[in-house]
Amino acid sequence: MEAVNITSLGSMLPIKLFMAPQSISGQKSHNIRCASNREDNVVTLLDYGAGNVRSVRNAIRLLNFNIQDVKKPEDILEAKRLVFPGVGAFAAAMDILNKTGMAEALREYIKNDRPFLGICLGLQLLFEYSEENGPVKGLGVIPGAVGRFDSSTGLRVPHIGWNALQIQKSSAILEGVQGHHVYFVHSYRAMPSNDNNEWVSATCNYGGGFIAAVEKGNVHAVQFHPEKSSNVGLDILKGFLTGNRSDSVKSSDLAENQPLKHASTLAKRVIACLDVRANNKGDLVVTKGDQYDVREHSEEREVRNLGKPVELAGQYYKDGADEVTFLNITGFRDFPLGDLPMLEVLRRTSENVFVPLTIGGGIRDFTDKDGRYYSSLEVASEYFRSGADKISIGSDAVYAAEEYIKTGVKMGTTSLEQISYVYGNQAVVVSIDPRRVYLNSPKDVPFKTVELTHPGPKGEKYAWYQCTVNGGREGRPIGAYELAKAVEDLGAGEILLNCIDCDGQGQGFDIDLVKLISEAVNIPVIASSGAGAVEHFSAVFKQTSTSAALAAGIFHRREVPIMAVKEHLRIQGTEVRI
Ligand code: 1PR
Repeated sequence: MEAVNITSLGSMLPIKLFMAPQSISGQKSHNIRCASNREDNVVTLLDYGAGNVRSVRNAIRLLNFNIQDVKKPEDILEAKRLVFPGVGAFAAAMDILNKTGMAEALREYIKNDRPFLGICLGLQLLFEYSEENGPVKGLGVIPGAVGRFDSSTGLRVPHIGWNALQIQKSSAILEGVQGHHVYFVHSYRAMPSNDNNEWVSATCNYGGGFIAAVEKGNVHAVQFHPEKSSNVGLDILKGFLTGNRSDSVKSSDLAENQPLKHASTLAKRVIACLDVRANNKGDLVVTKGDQYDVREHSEEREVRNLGKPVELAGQYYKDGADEVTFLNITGFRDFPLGDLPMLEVLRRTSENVFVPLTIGGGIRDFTDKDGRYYSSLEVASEYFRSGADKISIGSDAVYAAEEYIKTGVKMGTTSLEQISYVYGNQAVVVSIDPRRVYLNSPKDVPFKTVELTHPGPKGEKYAWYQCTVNGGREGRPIGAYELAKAVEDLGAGEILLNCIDCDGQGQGFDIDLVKLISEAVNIPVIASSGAGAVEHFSAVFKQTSTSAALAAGIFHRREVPIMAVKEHLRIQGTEVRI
C-alpha cells in the first residue's frame, strides 16, 4: 500500500477563511503541562507513509517534544525513544518493514529494552501473526495471534469509540486510568492468553476481553489512540515521553476525577456536527439548516452564520464532545481541493482538538476546468493528510449503491471501495440524507418500509425513506435501508444517518428510521437530526441500538451544553465518557 501523492495545489484561496489568530483563542484546551525544554526532548517517529499520523505529530509537539523521522533502519537503533503509530493493513505494513530492513531494526531495538511506544497497528505488529488477509507473520515479539472481532453474534465491527480501560498490572504509563475511556478504531485485536500474560497491562471489554495495552520494561504498546483520547490519552503519551507518569497524573485533572468504576465497556458517543459553507461575503462559516435550508428567512436570504469552524470545533472539544464532524455542505458543487480553506480548517483544528475528526462533502472523482483529473482517493488522501481521521461520503455513495444493487457486482472502482481498500473501512463513513415518503400500504413501493409510530399528515401508517443527493436537492430511487446494506457490503465502516424531515426541528431523532437502519447493518450507526433536548438522546439510545448521537443546532445555539447531555445519559444508565 502506498500513500497517494497529491501535487501542490498552489496558494489560490477562493474564499476568505475566518480563523482564530493563534491557537484556539490562545487558550489551553486541556490541562497537560508540557515537558520542559530539555536537551533530549527528541522523539523518533516511525511513519512509513501509509496514512494520517498528523494527530500523533500534533500531540507530540503539544507536549513540547521535537520529532525526528525514521529514514533508515539505523535511525531506529539510535533513537532515544521511538513512537510507532501503525496505520493501514497488517500485511502491507509488514511488507514495508521487511523490505526496508526496519523490521529487523525494530526487533533489535525492542530486544534491547529501549523506550518504545506502538500505537494501534503498532501494537498488533508485535504479535506473531495476524489473520488480517492472512495469516501474515508479524514481528514475533509477543506470543499470540491477532484476529478479527466476531460480528456473527451481532457485535458491531469495526470497534469504534471510547472503551473503558481495565488495568491488569502495575504500569509505568497507565497509572490512574483504571475505568477511563480511551478512543479505539479497529476491526482486529489480540486476545490475552497464558502465553502473553506477562505482557498484558490493560484489557477492554468488547464481546469479551481483548488486549488494550502491553508493557514489559521500557517497551509499551496500546491498541487505542492516545492522540485521539483527549486529556487521558495525552497524559498517557506524556507519561511515555517523559518517563514520569506519576508527575503527569498529579499535574492533570485526572487525579481530581474519581476513577470511573462504573465504566466497563464501549461508551455511547455524543458528536458535535458543523455544517460548513461560504456565506454571501465569501467567508467560511458554520451554518445550520432547517430541513436543509440554511438561509435566513429575511429578504436577503443570507446564509445562517453560527460561528467560525476552527473556534467552534475547539470549543466542542473542551466541552467534552466525543468526536467532531465537519460537513462541507456545498462540496457537491465546489470541488474540495479547490476549496483550500476547508483543508486549512482541518489542519488548524487538528492542532488543538485531540478527539476524532470526520470530514465530509465533495468526495468523488472530479475533472477541473483545465482538464486536470482528481480521483476521489486523492481528495480523501488530502483530507486525511490535513488531519481527518474519517471521511464521510454522501452523494457518491448513493450512486455506488444504486449501481451495486442493479448489477450485484462490486466493481472496486467506486470512491467508497477505493478509499476503504486503502485506508480501511473504519476510516470511511457514509452519510445518508433520507426524506420520509408517506404511504398507505407497504406494498405501494419496492423499498423497505416502516410502520410509523406517529401517523403521517394524512393519517398514513407507513413510510419509506428516500435517499437524496446534492444536499437533499434530488431524490433517488433507493431507500435508506437498501442503501445502508449496500454500502456496508461495499466497505463502509460506519453510517451517519441524517433525516431531512427532522433536521433543525428540535423534536427528537426519527426513532423509526434509526431503529430500521441500526438493525439492518453490523457497522456502527450515528443517529443524526432533530435533537432538541437531553431526553432526545436518552430516547434514541434506549429505543435503538445506535452507537452514537449527533447534534448541531442545540450546541451551536448554546441551548444545551454537551456535558448536560452526558450527565443526563449517565444518570439514565447509559455509559458515556465523562
Ligand atoms: O454529497 O458527499 O458532497 O456530502 C455532502 C454532505 O453535506 C452530506 O453529508 C450531507 O449530509 C451534508 N449536507 C448537504 N447539505 C446540507 C444542508 O444542510 N443543506 N447537511 C447538509 C446535512 C445534516 C446534519 C445536521 C444534523 C443535525 N446536515 O449535518 O448537522 O441534521 O442537525 P440538528 O441537530 O440541528 O437537527 P456529499
